[in-house]
Amino acid sequence: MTITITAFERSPDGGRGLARDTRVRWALEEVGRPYDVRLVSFAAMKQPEHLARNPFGQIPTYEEGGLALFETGAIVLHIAERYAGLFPGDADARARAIAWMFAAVNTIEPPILDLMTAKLLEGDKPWTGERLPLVMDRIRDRLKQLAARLGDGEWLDGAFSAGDLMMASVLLRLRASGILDEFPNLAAYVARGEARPAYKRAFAAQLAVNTR
Ligand code: GTB
Repeated sequence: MTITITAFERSPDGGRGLARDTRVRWALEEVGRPYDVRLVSFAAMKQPEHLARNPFGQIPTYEEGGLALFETGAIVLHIAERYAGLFPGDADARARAIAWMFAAVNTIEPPILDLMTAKLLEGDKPWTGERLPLVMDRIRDRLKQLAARLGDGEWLDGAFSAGDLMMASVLLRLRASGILDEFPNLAAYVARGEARPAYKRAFAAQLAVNTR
């Protein structure tokens, strides 16, 4: 069955791989599934045709036969469940991988999104100078905990899984802030993710769109 995802016609990041279609591309590359991409403009994302795919008018979305999905976490979970390569065979290990996926989007990503909001959307507000250090410290608190759990492990729970794919994708967004470098084991963990051939193919594919 053909898989079609949506992505920005032109990502505001110019192809740095920070838009969330990169996570879905990475998952599809890990499981070896080809996919088509429907590129959408910001205007098209708010039109009924795209709102039927994602009620919030966002990318990425995922279509496969009669199935239409939105929310990156749900999409990556679906890919990992349907195709081999992203979940361990053992049921308990699989449950733990799912826990790491939720931790990525529900525990680690929110303060990171706060930082993006504080810098990009509210950077000109009078309170920004006071708010930024607070937001950055909240990220540090979480990264301290995550770094302690990862220790000198290669991945979060045994072999690479969809949990690592989501966690590394979330952490990648911190690179420009410099905070990631304060946690050398997390920086190395993200670098291991980026070194995976599947990630490299996903990154190259989104870059090609944004440098046309
Ligand atoms: N919870 C949803 C999910 O996980 O799928 C969130 C989806 C989402 O935020 N999509 C963003 C979007 O469509 C693109 S990824 N935004 C357009 C809109 O809401 O109108 C977020 C993103 C955008 C840009 C950059 N960047 O330029 O660096 C990074 C990340």
